[in-house]
Amino acid sequence: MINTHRYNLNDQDLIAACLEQLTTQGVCVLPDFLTLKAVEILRQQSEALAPCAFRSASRATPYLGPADETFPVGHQRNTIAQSSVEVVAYDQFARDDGLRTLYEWDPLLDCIRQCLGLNELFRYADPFGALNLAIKRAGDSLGWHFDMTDFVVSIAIQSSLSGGYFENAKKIRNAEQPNYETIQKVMNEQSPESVRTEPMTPGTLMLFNGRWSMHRVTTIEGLAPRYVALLAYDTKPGTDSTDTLKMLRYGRLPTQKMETCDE
Ligand SMILES: O=C(O)CCC(=O)C(=O)O
Repeated sequence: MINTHRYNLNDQDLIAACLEQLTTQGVCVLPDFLTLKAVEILRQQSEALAPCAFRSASRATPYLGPADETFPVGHQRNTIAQSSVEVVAYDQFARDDGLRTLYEWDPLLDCIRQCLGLNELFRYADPFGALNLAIKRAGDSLGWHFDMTDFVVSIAIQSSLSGGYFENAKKIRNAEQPNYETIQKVMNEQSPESVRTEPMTPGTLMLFNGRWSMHRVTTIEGLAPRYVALLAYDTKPGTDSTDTLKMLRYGRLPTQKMETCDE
């Protein structure tokens, strides 16, 4: 599945370049990471899985919490953005599914670990959240936000006809500087120079640190859904998400029987 003409997962120069990009830019984009053939197979498998996805909508500030009215109106801690998405959970992928095979393949885990500059990396222990197919359809978007984790690994499978751009205000804050002023400008579309669109063309693998970079996915337009795979890892073994998060994102808990996907 991997485009080995362009990417050798054992190439220490590639790994060093990824680590450097992540450290300096907070993001590392590897275009054409997958072969065209693999992308087409993953696209067809995603299309078949899509009817099983759970749709959710949320309203949150960029800090992923409710509005904090102790801040003035218009302040980003008191500004809500809408997001909506359909998600296929890890336990809904067939054993021989392409994305699942890729996610469970140790050499990819090891390459990602090295690109992140880590001694240890574990697949996420959440039976739903370890691997997700995120499907966004016309009208869906993901509002400006920071992630609560240090990194996310995504693979673009299908772009929407228009919209669905991954916009990134890279390294807009850090642990010392909340940088509210620029964040507010970005949210009000007043700081285009702070924002860039990451080129998530199908087959691209992206390593991203969303804790310090505010990002969003713009509204999807057109009939083609946007498919992105989200591969989750953690630096500690056995890390799981909460029941509340599972209910919000997947509409069920591991003890509940999965709806069958019969289309
Ligand atoms: O759909 C994407 O491309 C990215 C999703 C994302 O940023 C997130 O879930 O935090």
